[in-house]
Amino acid sequence: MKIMPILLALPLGLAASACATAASDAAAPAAAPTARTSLAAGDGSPRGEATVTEAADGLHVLVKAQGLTPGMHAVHIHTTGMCTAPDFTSAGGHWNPTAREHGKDNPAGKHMGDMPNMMAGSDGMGEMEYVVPGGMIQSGSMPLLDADGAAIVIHAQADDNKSDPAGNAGSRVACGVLKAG
Ligand SMILES: [Cu+2]
Repeated sequence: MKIMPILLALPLGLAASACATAASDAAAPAAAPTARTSLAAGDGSPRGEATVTEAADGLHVLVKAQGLTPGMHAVHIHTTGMCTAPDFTSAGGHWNPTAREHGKDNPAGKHMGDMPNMMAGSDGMGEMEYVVPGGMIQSGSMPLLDADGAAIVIHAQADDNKSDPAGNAGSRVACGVLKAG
């Protein structure tokens, strides 16, 4: 009877190690499609990170920003994966594959790339998490990473969630080109 605890513990240990292997192997076919970027300001200084993960309910977007002016900032997915400093107009307008107007409070809205405002604290750090319903990263009829890619952009001001086409959010203070993986 002394050997029983060892026999019970062994299968549990094997199961735990198998789970850890699957979760950490990004190349596994079962892994969720992901896109990432590092955000930078017009002068090239770092402004944080963004991650987009595909799930059954859409694209889970997580933005962790730094170095921002304290207060509210618009955060969008823009339609072109090009961040040319200093003004980042190269990223184009908001990602809008369904040809809607801007803003969740606009009856003709909203863009797929519209997301909630992000609050930056007195330390310049901010975090924003949002699910873009129905979005997919590289598959489906309107992939995020189409031929010209996509970018995450942070603006100087808050989005009013209704003014077409850009929510009166002011200049583009940080930009990052999304890359698969
Ligand atoms: Cu924008």
